[in-house]
Amino acid sequence: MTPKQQHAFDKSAFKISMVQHLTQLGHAPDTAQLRDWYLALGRALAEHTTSDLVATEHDQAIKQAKSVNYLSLEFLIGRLTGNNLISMGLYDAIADAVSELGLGLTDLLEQERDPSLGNGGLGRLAACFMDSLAAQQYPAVGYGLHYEYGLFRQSFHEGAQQEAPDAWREPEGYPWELVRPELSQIIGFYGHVEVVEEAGHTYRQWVPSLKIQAMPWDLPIVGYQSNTVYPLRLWEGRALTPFALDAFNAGDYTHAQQADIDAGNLTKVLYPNDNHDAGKTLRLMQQYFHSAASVADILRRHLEAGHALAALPEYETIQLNDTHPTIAIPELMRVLLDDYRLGWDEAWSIASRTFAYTNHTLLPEALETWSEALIARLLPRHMEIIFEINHRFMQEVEAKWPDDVAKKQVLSVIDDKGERMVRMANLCVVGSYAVNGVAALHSQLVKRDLFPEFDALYPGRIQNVTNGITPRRWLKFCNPDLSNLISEKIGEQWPAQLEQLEQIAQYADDTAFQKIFMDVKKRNKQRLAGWVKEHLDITLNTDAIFDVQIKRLHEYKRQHLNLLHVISLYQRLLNEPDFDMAPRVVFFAAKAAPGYELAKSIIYAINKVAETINNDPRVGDKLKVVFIPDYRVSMAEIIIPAADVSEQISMAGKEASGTGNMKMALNGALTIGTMDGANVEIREEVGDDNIYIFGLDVDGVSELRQKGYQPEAVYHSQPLLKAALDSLLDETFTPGQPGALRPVFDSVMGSGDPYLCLADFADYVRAHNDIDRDYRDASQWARKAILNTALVGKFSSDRSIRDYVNNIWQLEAIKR
Ligand code: 8GP
Repeated sequence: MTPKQQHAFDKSAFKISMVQHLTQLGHAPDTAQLRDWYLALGRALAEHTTSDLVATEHDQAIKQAKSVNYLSLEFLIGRLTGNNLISMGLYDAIADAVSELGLGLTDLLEQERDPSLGNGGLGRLAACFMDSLAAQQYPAVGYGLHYEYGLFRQSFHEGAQQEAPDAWREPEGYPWELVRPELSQIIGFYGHVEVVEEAGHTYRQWVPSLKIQAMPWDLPIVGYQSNTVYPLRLWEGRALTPFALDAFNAGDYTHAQQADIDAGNLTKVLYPNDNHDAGKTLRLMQQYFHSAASVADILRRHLEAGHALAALPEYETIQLNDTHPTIAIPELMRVLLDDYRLGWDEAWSIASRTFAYTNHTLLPEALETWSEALIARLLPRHMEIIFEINHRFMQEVEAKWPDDVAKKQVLSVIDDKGERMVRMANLCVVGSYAVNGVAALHSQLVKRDLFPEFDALYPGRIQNVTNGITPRRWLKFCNPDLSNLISEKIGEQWPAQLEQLEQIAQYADDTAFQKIFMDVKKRNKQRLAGWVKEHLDITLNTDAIFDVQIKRLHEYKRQHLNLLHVISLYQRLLNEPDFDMAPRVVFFAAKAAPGYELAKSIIYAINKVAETINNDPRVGDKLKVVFIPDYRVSMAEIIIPAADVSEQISMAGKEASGTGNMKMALNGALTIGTMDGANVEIREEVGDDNIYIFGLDVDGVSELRQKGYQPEAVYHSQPLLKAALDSLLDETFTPGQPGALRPVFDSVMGSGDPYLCLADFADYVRAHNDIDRDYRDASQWARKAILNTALVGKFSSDRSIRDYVNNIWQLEAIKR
């Protein structure tokens, strides 16, 4: 706690405030339930953050400085209460205050439902970035959508994934959010474009036929020890047409509510796809709604601060988190051209110096395209503007590469090979002053494979900013014992200056320190084992290697490669009398997009294999497999501190960065991984001895592809692998249902397996054998674990944000 905050906190006043909030919620202290108290706590705390939010908003220095506007369809923020207490420096003081009310703070925090307003990596990154912007006081506003339902809740029925809606605010509302009706906007859709004449000029004017109100809800992003609170502004769709009372009174209930139903649908639910573009009209409507409301709010702030329109790029920068908010580019152009009546060149100069774009994936199925016909119908004026942008851009291409049709075809914003489609990534690159990938390797591949022509046309525009994670949530909050240990050794500055962890390296060989460090790990493993016992009724050996793969379920992430290794361990335990291994618990946690059948088959297979192994008395506690349902931020906070081994096993070239890899290394887990994404940089930091790299690298992958990949040959040449695969076809794991796991077998055996699962199997097993050997040497393992924690300071999202600030955004920190 900073001295100032210590001074400001008045315990008895806070307790009174909590009781008042409890009363307002309709409860009495002696009968209130834990959840009621949690709501009262949240509301009492939110009073403070709201006043800091408003004060930050009115800060003249911030209004006169440049801000970043982070536009993202996803912010996977996770629970706010515990994290905000850490940032406010009030964690211990509040724990003390609530204990005087007879309550435990951790029990209260457990009552909060995660706001799961994102799918995975990209959404969680946005949340870490907001935290780091506020901590370092770089002026920022996050813009997202206020989904009524977040990412679905996952459960398993006989091993198969079930999905249920995630009503994260129900029924009482979320204590941290503040509705801002005075800042609402009106957003149009459909309609037509008219030509208007004024003072001898003709202008184009869009006349939408549907209008929906965008109502903003602000969540406070509390800067760590900084008294700065920035808004995460989430737009909700509301009907504009007033409730049709006449129709209601006449008995036409459905019609009376029709407008509400339409508008409410817009932000009803988060699309549950990760690294995949579903191409649904409602999704494009969400994107435009989000972009248009955010652009309008940015312009409102800019003009209210007294700045000239032409100075927009000097005061506001708009970061597009992937292509989902791309339509903000033509939207800003539309407003400048049609509402403010600027000429094209002036408008384009403003827009193209305001936007910057981050690419998060190379997977072709994730690269968004929208049908020209759909855009023309939903947003007719925007389609005209996109044509004009492209027309002028094609002239630029012609000037650079005269008569080169092929260049024009790849670079064009319009793909006219089949149904005419708008390529959102191309529009982003054309309309942005900077484009970045999210890890060194990924950015290199963006330049080399995805956008080589753009890189030639605009040298320097494509850059790298390696991702990062916030050390506040991902170490200080989720791993208090390790945090205290670190603070005892190196002081309390590290959560704001993560490079300082390097000083821990000097204790890596200190046996006393090794013991304390591993005791912390052990307690974290016990905590996780306790959770598993309580919720899944599986008893775990906490001396075992906790081997963890937690992330969205996707073929490219290769959970099925991990599964094949698990099966091979099981078979060796049963069949090889001399086989010995350190006990292991293999953890999985992953949601599959509801429409992604193969991903669901992989989940089913893992659950079936787990059931068999866990109930086989011959295995004892040598091997257990645990699939933790409903993976979410608050679950990650329990799993990550307990991990010994972090599985980052995507096929090289497919995982743009990964951030789970950073979280686990920071908490003292050793990575087993391919030369992919940020694994490459983690290896550079921790050194070859403290990471287990295996498999084909990017060049190896292309060579194998060129030679011709033949999984059948691999299958026949490796008995261990063959046996593991064959067991998917018989009844070993699905008694009475032979073939139930065939989809998984088929996916890796076909020569079309794009993720070359079998090609990496042998080396993966080799790397796991190395892990098994090293884990048995407790002191060596402790050394490696300590060095992982000590040497990953680079992966703080504070550093990522400074890279954006210095190389792209050019912001000044405004200290409050
Ligand atoms: C993810 C990447 O897969 C991951 O490697 C990276 O660490 C993360 O972004 C943050 O940069 N990509 C996505 O989450 C993604 O493309 N999601 C979109 C469709 C929702």
